[in-house]
Amino acid sequence: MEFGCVSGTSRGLPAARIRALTTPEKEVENGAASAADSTGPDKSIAAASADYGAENIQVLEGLEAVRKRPGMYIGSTGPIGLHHLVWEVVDNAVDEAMAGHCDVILVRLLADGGVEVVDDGRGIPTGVHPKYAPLTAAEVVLTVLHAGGKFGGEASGYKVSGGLHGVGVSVVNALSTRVEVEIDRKGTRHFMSFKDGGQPDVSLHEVGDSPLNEDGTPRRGTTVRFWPDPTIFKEGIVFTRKTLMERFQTMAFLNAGLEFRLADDRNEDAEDVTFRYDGGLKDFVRHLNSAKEELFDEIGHFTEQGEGEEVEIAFSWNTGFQSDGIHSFANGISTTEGGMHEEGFRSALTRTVNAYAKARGSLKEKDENLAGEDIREGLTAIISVRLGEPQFEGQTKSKLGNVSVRSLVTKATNEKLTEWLEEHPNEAKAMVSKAIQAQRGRIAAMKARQTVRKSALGGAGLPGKLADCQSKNPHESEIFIVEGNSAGGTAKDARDPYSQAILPIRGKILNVERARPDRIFKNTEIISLIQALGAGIGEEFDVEKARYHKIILLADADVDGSHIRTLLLTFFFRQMRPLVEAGYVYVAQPPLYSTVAGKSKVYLKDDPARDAYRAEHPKADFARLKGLGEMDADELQVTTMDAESRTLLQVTVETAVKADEIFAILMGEDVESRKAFIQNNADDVRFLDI
Ligand code: 0RA
Repeated sequence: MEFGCVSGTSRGLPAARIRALTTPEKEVENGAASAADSTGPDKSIAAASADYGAENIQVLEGLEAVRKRPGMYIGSTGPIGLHHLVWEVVDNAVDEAMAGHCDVILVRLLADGGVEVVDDGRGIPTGVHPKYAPLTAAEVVLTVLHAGGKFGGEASGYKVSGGLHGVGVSVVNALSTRVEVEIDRKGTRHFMSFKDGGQPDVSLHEVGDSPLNEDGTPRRGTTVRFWPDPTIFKEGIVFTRKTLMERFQTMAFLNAGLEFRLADDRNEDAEDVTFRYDGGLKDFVRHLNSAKEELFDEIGHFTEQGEGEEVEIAFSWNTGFQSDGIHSFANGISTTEGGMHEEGFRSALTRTVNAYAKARGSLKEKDENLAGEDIREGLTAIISVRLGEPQFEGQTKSKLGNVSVRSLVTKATNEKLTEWLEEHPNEAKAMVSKAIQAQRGRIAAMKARQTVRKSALGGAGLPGKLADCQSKNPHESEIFIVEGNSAGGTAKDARDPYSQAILPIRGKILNVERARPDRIFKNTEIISLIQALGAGIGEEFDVEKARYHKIILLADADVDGSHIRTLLLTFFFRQMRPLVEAGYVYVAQPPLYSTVAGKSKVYLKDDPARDAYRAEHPKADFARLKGLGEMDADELQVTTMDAESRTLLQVTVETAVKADEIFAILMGEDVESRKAFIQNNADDVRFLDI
């Protein structure tokens, strides 16, 4: 008998199972039956190992297919694919945890480039695999594609598999120069190893008693060590702590009580990190809300089982105005494009809250229903579903397509959210009244927007304060948004009227992070901004219509000036984001110092420029320019406005998400997180605090 005859005709295997256990190539190539009919009790390992020694070509062909096209199995051979190997092994341990048998998963980055994953699950079974005799189950898991923890069905305690993309540990074996597996089961330690992409090295054998746990019981569990193959991962084998930490933290949130430890032997100074959240999804919601002000302390939570699928949801509301706080996962994978689970939740949430509000009389029969976005304002929710065969769709394969999940989530939310509302009348009341305010705000905003649109599109659409440029070609037109009327006057004198427009803004504009939409659209400074730019606002914003391709913020270099810049940037970011994304937004850089050299004045833009000048002219005296108001038109032109001599700073949105966080923290309600953020990110903040 040969090692791993994975034939499609083994007796007793249902067709579906065969497909799961063999590669497509193999089904074509292997016609002959070869697995022995040894479905009795486990044969001894020694007996199995005798046959194991024989090289098996067929199993290796499966692994060879993985080596030929690694991308098909792990997505890429770059850093993302490399990290995939870790996810694959860890997911098997998470499966054990989900089956209730594993509490701690330790991941250790070894000094020589390898990775060790230790779990305290049941240990991969070491007996002969009934369908694959004489292979042991452990050998099957490590060498047969898709075998993972999936065989065994109900009997193994696996209802659903978290297996990431279901490819299994054998793929890790195929893409590694070396793999070592240590299994502690029933008091005995077993060991086997592979080399060169899955070739058997040392076959599975007993090495002695398992070490004892602190409580004196023998250790149980699996240790997998692997060394990725540098000829496959040509970009290098560097695991990134941050990537690993982020994923383990998410997995710890999604699996209440399961502890993840990350150790890094590559660097002596690196400290171990541990993630464990006994509150699971509730802790996740609390974590996401930590920079926000909560509407109430409670965090709602419910679960529901369907046929071969389950859903768990946690939710709460904060006092903010964002309505994009739903995060969803399928089998532990972030579904950033949403899908059926999110659809089910959204529609059931809208239905349930409206029914509740009507039943309580908060909404009268004649009142318009609350819209989904009204209810979702300030909502933070995590939806986690587990299912046997997730269908990932969409551009980035991060949208869940299984229709059955929608009905499960809808049913769960309809029933259990209703119960939760009944049982939490105070929280429900606060949430409903927030949603009703949001509804009023939304309707008022719609009307205000219509007014703005009318006046912005009508002939007399430009604001009175705007000194427009002559050119109507956006490519060559610039607009300076200038703080204060007097600076506005100077700027008007200093400009090139052909291509430069000036819009003076009075005092501080509204903080849009904290204001409801309807107030935003009533603010006169904001209306003139919208009118001057001519490209609309919010969802209707059309960057193609922008009347200028340089929007230049011009404010003093002091604290007030920096506040106004941040307010304006927040506004652009929230309401005209494509403008920022297109790179049309700039910050002018008026100089900080001046000095006199002979008969002419020299301007120096910042401290380094001054220091450099001083190095060459040790006797120079410097005056600090306090504000735009101190400069005359000529000075302002030369230093700040003339395209030949000025310096502009382009505002970029490196990652929309990061910037969004920064804006929320800098401009939001929570003073403590704002302080902490500014202290921790002094360098990053400078780009906003320009
Ligand atoms: C198949 C069946 C069982 C457990 C496992 C595989 C298993 C695989 C891995 C991979 C890493 N850690 C693991 N832990 C367990 C069920 C075991 C039983 O029924 O005793």
